Parts: sequence; C-alpha cells; structure tokens
Amino acid sequence: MVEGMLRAPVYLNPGDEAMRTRMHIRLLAMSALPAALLVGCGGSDGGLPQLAAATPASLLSCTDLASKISFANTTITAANAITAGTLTVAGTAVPAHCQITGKMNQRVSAVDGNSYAIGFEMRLPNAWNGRFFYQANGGIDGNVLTATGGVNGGAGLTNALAMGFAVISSDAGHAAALGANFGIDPQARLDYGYQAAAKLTPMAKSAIKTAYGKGPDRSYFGGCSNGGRHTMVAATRQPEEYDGYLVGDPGFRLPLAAIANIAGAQAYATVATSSTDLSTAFTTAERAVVSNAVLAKCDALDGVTDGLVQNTTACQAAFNLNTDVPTCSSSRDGTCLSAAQKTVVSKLFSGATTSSGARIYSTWPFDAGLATSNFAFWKFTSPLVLDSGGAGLIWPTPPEDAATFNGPVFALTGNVDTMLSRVGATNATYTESALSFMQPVNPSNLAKLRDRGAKMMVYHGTSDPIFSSDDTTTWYESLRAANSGNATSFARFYRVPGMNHCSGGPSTDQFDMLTPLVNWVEKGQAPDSVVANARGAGNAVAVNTDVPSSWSASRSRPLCAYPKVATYNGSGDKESASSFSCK
Ligand SMILES: [Ca+2]
Repeated sequence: MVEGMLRAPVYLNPGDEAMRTRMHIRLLAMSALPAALLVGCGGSDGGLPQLAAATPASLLSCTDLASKISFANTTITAANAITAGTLTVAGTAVPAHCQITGKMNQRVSAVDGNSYAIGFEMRLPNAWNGRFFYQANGGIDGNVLTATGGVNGGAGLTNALAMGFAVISSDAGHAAALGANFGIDPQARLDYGYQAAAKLTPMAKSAIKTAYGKGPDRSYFGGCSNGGRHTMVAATRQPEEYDGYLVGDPGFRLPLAAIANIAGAQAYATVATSSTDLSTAFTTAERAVVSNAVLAKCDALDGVTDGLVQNTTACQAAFNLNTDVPTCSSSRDGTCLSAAQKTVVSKLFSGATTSSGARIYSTWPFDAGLATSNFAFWKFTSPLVLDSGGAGLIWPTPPEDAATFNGPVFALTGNVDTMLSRVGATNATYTESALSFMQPVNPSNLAKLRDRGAKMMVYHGTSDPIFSSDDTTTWYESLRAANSGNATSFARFYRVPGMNHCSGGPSTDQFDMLTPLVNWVEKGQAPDSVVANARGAGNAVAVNTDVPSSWSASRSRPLCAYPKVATYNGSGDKESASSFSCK
C-alpha cells in the first residue's frame, strides 16, 4: 500500500501552480510515513516508487531444514549449522549461519547420456537482515561456489552473507567435470544461459520462508563477468523477482565477445615470434610501451598526473597508436612496435571483424592497464582454452564433436564467420540459439524493473581485456536514449579506470557496491559516486601487485556515475578521493 501511495506525481511542470499545490498537499499527507520511505521523493528518482526497507528476522532452526524445505523437483541433501568464524572476510568472522545444499531437476540427458542437475547451496544467517542475494558466478559455471555473495570489485572487505543476507550460489545446471562438453546437452545450455536462475529463484524464496517464517522483503542479484551477464539477463527476464541488480564487467554478449577474442588470437598469431606462445605477439614490455604512451597523452586530462586515466572518452580522441607509439626501425626490442604489430593492435582495438569487415563485438578503449598478466591471460590463453570451448561446444548449432574437439586448434584454425553464424542458428535438437539463451532480452528496455522501483548499478574496468567497457558504455547509452536521455533514476554505470577483468590492473578496484545499491533501493539514496581503494601493500584481503609503487597503498578515488568523470579539484591530497569531484 505504501508503495502504491508513493507512486506519486511525476514530472511536475514548474509553471503549473495547481500541480505544485497538489504535490505539496500530497507530500504533507505522506509526511506521516516513516522517513526512510520518503527519501528521494520529488528528487532525482523521477517519481518512481520507493520500495520499503527490509526488516530483520531470526532463523527458526537449521538441521531440520533438510526435511522441512519442500519444493518441486528439489532435493535438500544436507543442512549444517555453521558456527561464527568458520568463514572469515578481511579477517573478520562471518556470523553463524545455516548451510543447506541441494539439487534441482536431476536427470539423465537423452542427447549425451550424462547426468545433470542444478546443484546449489544456500547460506542462511541466524540473524537475518530480511534480504535475499542471488550470487551469480563466473566463467562457464559448473561449480557451487561458497554462497557468500560478493560486494564486487577486487577482494571485498565484506560480503553479503556477513552483512546478514540469505545467499544462494549454484552451478547453473552442470558439473565442472564436464568442461564445455555440457553444451552437447540442449537443456544444460538453457540452464546455463538463463533457466537455472529462473528455476532457483522461487525455490530459494520458498526455502527462506520456511527457514524464517517469512520470505525475503527485498531481493538482490549480482555478479561479475559471466555473473554480470547472468545479472543483466535476470534484469530483463526476471524484473519482478529482484529489487536490486549489481552488474560487474558484464559479458552480456558473451558468444560475440568470445568469437571476437578468437579472431584476435588468429590476428595476434600473425605477429607472434613463437608458434607455441601467443603472448610473443605483444609482449609485456611492448604493452607497457603502449600503456605509458596512453598515460603520456591522457593522464593529465582529468587534472592530475597520477597514473589513472579517468576521462576514457576524451583519451580515445587524444591517443593515436600510430603516432604516439614508436615504430621499430629495426628488430623488435621491447621499446617499440613493428609496423605489422601496429596494424594488428590497431585493428583489434577497433574491433575484430568478419571476413566481410563487419565488427563481431566491440571496440576497446586504450587505457593504462595493458601490461598485466590478466591482460595476457585473456588475450593469449583464453581464446585457446575458454573461448574455444564456448564457440565450439556450448553455443553453436550444431556443436563440434566433443570426442575429438581440440580447443587450441579450433581457435587458431577455425573459420570465424562460421562460428558467428552457428551461435545464431537453431535446429531440431538445439531449438534456441545461443544469442537468445545467453544474452539479455532487449536490454535497453528496463521499464518493468524501473517502474516497480528496482535499481541497477553497473561497473566495468576500462582495461578489461575480455569484455569491453565500450560495449557496456554503448549499452548504457542505448538505455539512456530509451529513457529520454537520462536513466539515472534507476540505472547507473561506473567505469573503473585501469581495472582489468573484474579486478586487478593499475586501479582502485576495492569497493563495496552492494551497500549503496541497498541504500538506493530501500532508502532512495541515489549513488552519485562510490569510493574505491587501491589494494597496495598491507591490504586486509589480497594485495594487487599491479598497483604502482608510486601510489599510496590505499589510494582512494570516487567511481563516478557515467557520463561524469572523476576530476581533480586542483588542490588537496592526490591520493585521496576527497580531492576529486565527479564532473
Ligand atoms: Ca589522471
């Protein structure tokens, strides 16, 4: 009822006195409501409904949940009381909770003969905050990772479980032991794409109701990489089920990104000096030359030379690989790029193409985080061992023969045009294409999510080598365009300068986006920026060795809601976020 009342007057015409008077009366009438429900009303929320805050409850019991939880096609295999401190985060004990493990939809595939189930675990705090968190995992799934629920960024200082959320984690419908071979089974493909999340959500909410005597007041969904993809998919397929969506470095066009990465491997192979080591195409020293050239051109654009390029957009206009990076006059020696290397690198940053010149996936921003091991893994190893399995077995119609499939050979010699056509194809066995089951449905239309008061926060490292922050920027621009040029009332996007894939790189990658998301959803506190810290020496969770020694070990910066850029105020400690403004 409260939410209905707050679905209140929208888009006041400033010249409409009568409307202003009515609004004033309405606000007075609402003033009897708890203050927390009113925050943001009439502000930047565009009149969207304000969801009520969750209220706590206590776990009724634990070990008997194995027999008490009942849901169709679901087996609870164990319920264990976990004492406080069994898990820790940043040296702090995770409070006592109940761990339940289970399986949904156990079956034997008629297509490949393998056994499948949607494996999951839930962790239910004894002292519960009334909230549910769906932990979306990365990679090709297959593992029931510990259901702690990330606040995202690199090595979080807390997690959703420690904050009191009930958390679920799943393998998305297949076991890791199968590798990419699960793609032979059509249903396992669909579960990985979107159906596991859709099936687990009502089960998890029901289990929570059994465990606490009430279902979750508020529900959140979050993850990075493929987990970011899951989250964007859920935002379009399950907009009624979740109130907050936390999207990190999303591979929301994963099949296209992977095929573009395979095309990249084939291009890099033409300039590699070793047939068995693709990274010789663009060595760490050579990537440092490019990153340093980017810094020379772009670092100061944000007002301070500090090793971070905050204004990614301006940098792309300012930087020119051909003229800003030395061309080797003789042999490659790590201080220059050969003309052939420049041609390859330039073409790939513009976006790998099909044989007819159509861009497969996205452009990539030049940034300061190229000379890292993370960059090398995703550009030179992943195409052979990860992207190949996706493009050869998980997504194509028809798939390759799993018995004889050789990932590296497929990646380096396969026809990219054929790969691309197969991820969009269907047949009698594989009735839904990968482009359908892997990608969000019309992601620029988040009207259902928006109109019920749900919120989305998205971040993306500008040095992410596998999913391009340009692709996420393009999507966010399309979302803005679909909302009269402004989506800030329900969805905000934060670029993380220098950050590689989900973490790492010369960056401030330690941040908590879950707390501001909850405050936005439940209190109407719109997050203009989120403070992030570097993980230098002495970090409480894990040191990021990509942090330059010239930085303060705990340097802080604001992550600004796009299109605003963290800009130095002109004075003040250059290591502190307080010396920067979002402009
Ligand atoms: Ca700078």
